[in-house]
Amino acid sequence: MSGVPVTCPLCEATCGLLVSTREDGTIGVRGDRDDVFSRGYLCPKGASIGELHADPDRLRRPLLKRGGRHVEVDWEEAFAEIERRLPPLLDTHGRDAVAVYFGNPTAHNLSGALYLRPLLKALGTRNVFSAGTVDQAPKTFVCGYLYGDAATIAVPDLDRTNYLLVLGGNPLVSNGSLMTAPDMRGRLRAITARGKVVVVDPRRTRTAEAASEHVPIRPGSDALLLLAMVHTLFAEDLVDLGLAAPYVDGLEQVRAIAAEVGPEDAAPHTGIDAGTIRRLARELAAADRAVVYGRMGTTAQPFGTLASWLIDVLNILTGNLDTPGGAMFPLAAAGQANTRPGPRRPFRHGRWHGRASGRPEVMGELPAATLAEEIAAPGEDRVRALVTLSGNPVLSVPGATRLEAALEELELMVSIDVYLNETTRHADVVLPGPSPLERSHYDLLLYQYSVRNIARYSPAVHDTDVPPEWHTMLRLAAIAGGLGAGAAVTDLDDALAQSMAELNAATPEPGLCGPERLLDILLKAGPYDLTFADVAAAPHGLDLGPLQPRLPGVLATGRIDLVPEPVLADLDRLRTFAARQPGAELLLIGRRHLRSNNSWMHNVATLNRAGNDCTLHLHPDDAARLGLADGSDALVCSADGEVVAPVEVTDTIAAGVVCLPHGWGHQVGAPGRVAAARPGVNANMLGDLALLDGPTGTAAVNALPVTVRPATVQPATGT
Ligand SMILES: Nc1nc2c(c(=O)[nH]1)N[C@H]1C(S)=C(S)[C@@H](COP(=O)(O)OP(=O)(O)OC[C@H]3O[C@@H](n4cnc5c(=O)[nH]c(N)nc54)[C@H](O)[C@@H]3O)O[C@H]1N2
Ligand SMILES: Nc1nc2c(c(=O)[nH]1)N[C@H]1C(S)=C(S)[C@@H](COP(=O)(O)OP(=O)(O)OC[C@H]3O[C@@H](n4cnc5c(=O)[nH]c(N)nc54)[C@H](O)[C@@H]3O)O[C@H]1N2
Ligand code: SF4
Ligand SMILES: [Mo]
Repeated sequence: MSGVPVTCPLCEATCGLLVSTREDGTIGVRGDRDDVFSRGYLCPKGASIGELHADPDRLRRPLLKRGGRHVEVDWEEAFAEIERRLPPLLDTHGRDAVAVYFGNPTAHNLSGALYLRPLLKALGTRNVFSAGTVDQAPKTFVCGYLYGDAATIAVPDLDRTNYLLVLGGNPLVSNGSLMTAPDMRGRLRAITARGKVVVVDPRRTRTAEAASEHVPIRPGSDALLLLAMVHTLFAEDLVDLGLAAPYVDGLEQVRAIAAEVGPEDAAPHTGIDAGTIRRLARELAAADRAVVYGRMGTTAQPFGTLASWLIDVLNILTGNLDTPGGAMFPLAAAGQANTRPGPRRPFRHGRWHGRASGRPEVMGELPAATLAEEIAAPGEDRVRALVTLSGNPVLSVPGATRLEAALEELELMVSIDVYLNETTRHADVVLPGPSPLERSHYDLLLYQYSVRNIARYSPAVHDTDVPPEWHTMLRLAAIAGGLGAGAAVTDLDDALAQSMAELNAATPEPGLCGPERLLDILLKAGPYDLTFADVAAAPHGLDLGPLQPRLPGVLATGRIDLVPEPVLADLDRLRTFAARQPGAELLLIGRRHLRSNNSWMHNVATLNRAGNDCTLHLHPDDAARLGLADGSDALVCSADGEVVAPVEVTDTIAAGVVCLPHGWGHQVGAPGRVAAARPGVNANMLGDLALLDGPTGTAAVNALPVTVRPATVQPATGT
């Protein structure tokens, strides 16, 4: 079976697939052995991309809500409805009357990556929300202040490291995040063969099982563990900045901060004994090529910013920043701000604040957990309209009940999505996008976090009469910008290409249009002097080599301020936490499954089946204490919300911790029949809307205090 090379856009691993059509019309998928990066690797989600494409419940025509029900309409009617309702609303109430929420797949979509900014600009609102504030915002915030911009992230140099310390990440299931690399199992196995992998996680995950050592931790306490490790490095004279030394400021202040928290102070909160904390610090300092890496468990938790900061601090203090086998800065072929020559504006935040929440803007966004209150809080300047783009906040953001109620109060809601989901079912107009096989792809964003420098473009392999999303986004932008639904997309796109060309001192390529032309401009302005024609001529990808040291050029200011004030501002909250008696309450964390993709692939039958279960993991001791047997229903309550979930008793979870996956809680018709038959429950019915990371307002979907008891009666608010 041959096949057409396609870059899988379903997760950050960016695997190369070979897609073919069988005689019976079904789609065959296998890993592309010639792919320069993934070498034939693929996962069950990638393997089912044909099923996703063929799913009859996937949207192909716009939907309009009439009399409370969605009906299919043609594209002109859908845009006419938006034109009838959006501009008058903006004229009367101002630009901030419309909010935007964009979800995770925006980052996995070339149209999304290139046309989101123009759309946001045309809307002109400060009420921008995204999945980033239930995800990585603390990490990008910290990188902004340490290195100069939010996309300047040092990733683990996986293929050359001898010691990998993972906190709160499960790459064998997630296939890696903020470290783009296919075949995590192979890569981690190679590290354990030549060195050591340590996993700090409240759960014995697949990654923990495959690692050299698993260190269970009490959720939410990573910042104290990391601070105690920094303390140990100073106390034992193990600090050695290596090649980064000439660029680093603030070392003595870090010493002073870390002096406050020794291993004995951290031990009762983390549940990790002081000897182990000291040993981890010593191992990290002693290994010749070592790196600390943290993911969801360290960002979407109460101290996300401080934990993320300390991870980079540890890499710097042990001389592992910007050195092979340590934490290195990728050099992407296109679209990376830090590859642009000349001075760059340093990172800052708080340029405006949420009207109702008072929370500061970070990277132009307000916290997703505050979207509901920005709509619901009374006031002339409240949010009255919402545009969602590939997102499902009703299942993804804590406080689902409040958000659903708020969505019902909107005067207008428009969604661009490939499914009717628990969020878009509230929309007045739903505009579908093409399937992953009907659109071209280049992983503009994720190659900026890649563990090898890669460039790969793949064209669409199937035709469709669904317009490309950049069309739809430009048309929405035209309506919002007052040009009207009739504005010619080609003119808008030409103007955009022209301005991007000027900004990047490149010439737009005649004969190209849309994302391909913009990509060409960014490639020409990029560090390898590539063109679109170059990447199009290499269907299995271009390998641009292993990561190279990039200091000091990668830094916006030429220096690394180890102690940025906006990060340190959260230290007092950590001090208060550290001064309290270690908590005895149950803490909720999340988990991912290899066959799930956040909230939106549960309508693919080969993925949504036994083994991929929406159950509450409970340690046997807790189960016995709470009188909950395997398979029984538990009522889980948090400060804001409650949910009933079936119990799965397992010793893979630490005592005192419970675990529920997110992305479930499907409702009839959304996102389709398969999902409705095996719906699960919505973990984000739970939440504590006051428990947000200090600086970024990122929701603590991990380390959320809950109570658990047998469910005798269903709660009134079941989703
Ligand atoms: N409790 C808890 N909550 C969490 C998390 C957790 O660990 N625990 N994780 C958080 C994280 S990390 C994330 S990223 C968020 C995700 O939060 P969201 O991004 O809000 O949700 P997704 O489930 O990714 O929904 C994506 C939507 O995009 C649509 N879609 C897919 N492909 C395309 C496309 O090509 N075009 C368009 N227009 N639409 C498309 C899908 O149909 C789906 O409806 O959830 C967060 N929520
Ligand atoms: N199959 C699959 N792959 C995915 C996704 C998916 O839904 N399914 N989602 C994609 C997305 S949007 C993202 S952002 C990435 C996420 O990628 P990862 O972060 O690798 O994935 P998670 O499974 O959320 O891993 C978080 C880990 O943190 C642990 N944890 C929870 N709380 C704490 C804590 O306080 N401290 C510590 N140290 N650990 C803690 C959890 O037990 C869990 O093992 O995955 C991506 N890939
Ligand atoms: S690991 Fe990610 S990129 Fe690779 S096949 Fe699976 S979903 Fe696609
Ligand atoms: Mo995410």
